[in-house]
Formats: sequence, C-alpha cells, structure tokens
Amino acid sequence: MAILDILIYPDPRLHKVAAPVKEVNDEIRQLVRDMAETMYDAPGIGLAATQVDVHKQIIVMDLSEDKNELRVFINPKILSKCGTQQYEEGCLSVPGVYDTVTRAATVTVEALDEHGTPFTLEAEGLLAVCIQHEIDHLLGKVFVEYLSSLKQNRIKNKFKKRQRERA
Ligand code: QAP
Ligand code: CO
Repeated sequence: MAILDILIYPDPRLHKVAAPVKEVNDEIRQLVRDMAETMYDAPGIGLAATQVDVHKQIIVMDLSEDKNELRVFINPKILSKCGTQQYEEGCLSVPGVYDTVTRAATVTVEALDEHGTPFTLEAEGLLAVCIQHEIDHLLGKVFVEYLSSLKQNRIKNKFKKRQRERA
C-alpha cells in the first residue's frame, strides 16, 4: 500500500485525457488500493487516477459515513443524464476551495469493477454529483472550470502564490 502524491491545480497534468484500461489485472488492482488509501488518508470522498498523475480511466469513491463502502469505477461511461441540481463542490486537487456547480440530477453510469465485471448504476444526489465530478477529471476537466473566469483567475493566482511561497 502507498499514499500517492495528489496533483494541485493549476498543474497542467490535470488536463490530460485518461485512456481506457485494457485489462483489469493485479497491477490495476494495486493502483486501485493505493488510490483508495490516498483518498481515505486525505480524507476525501472521491479520487480520479488523473489526480495522482496516472492517466487511466479509474475512479475510487466512498460516500459512507464509516468509510467502508469503497466504489470502484473503471472505464466509466455516462449512458444518460436527467434534470439539474446544484451542489457545493470541493476537490482534493483544489484544497480549501468550495463553490456551487450545476450538474445533472441523476445519471446512469456503466463501468467495470475491480474484478473487471461490468455493472450499471443509477445515481442521484451526492453520488450523481461525485460521479460527474470524477469523470470530468478523466476528461481533463477540474470543477473550477465551471466557475466564472474571474473566480478561476483568483483561484489560479492563490495557488501560484502558495507554490512560490513553498519554493
Ligand atoms: C469530489 O472531493 C466532490 O478542499 C470529491 O481541503 C466533492 O473528496 C464531489 C477535500 C464534493 C462532490 C461534492 C477538499 C479535502 C476533499 C478540500 C473531495 C480539502 C480537503 C474533496
Ligand atoms: Co476533484
């Protein structure tokens, strides 16, 4: 097990597009375990492989209170979306920043689990938000890109300043 480094916005690697996983093998399962450990350690409720600089279509998520209901989505695909909802989102790659994003209210998603078995899930509420947020990461998109360019520039400058202070 290992805790992986999380890329911090505005790292250009967050905009890479992830490739589908060809075979769900032990190497992929090890990566899934490391991603889960990284997410639980943070702590967060969702993490996409893109955020740990691995550009493969893999997401881990756990919305349970006891942090014992890990969900794994490999090669996820949204089959349908319905309605809209607003949610105050955050992101492990944009620490300390939270803002409201409008997304679909319900989504039907198809993916493989960590055994390579396909499943279909109908999600609503926070689960639907989280799935859309994490799939965006696999497409190279960060939630702040839904905010106004004024807000995006403020967030970018804040993180660039932080980076300079650390250097
Ligand atoms: C994505 O986000 C998400 O700023 C998962 O300082 C979030 O796990 C989807 C976190 C909200 C839907 C709604 C953020 C931890 C964790 C921070 C996360 C922070 C520490 C974010
Ligand atoms: Co995120």
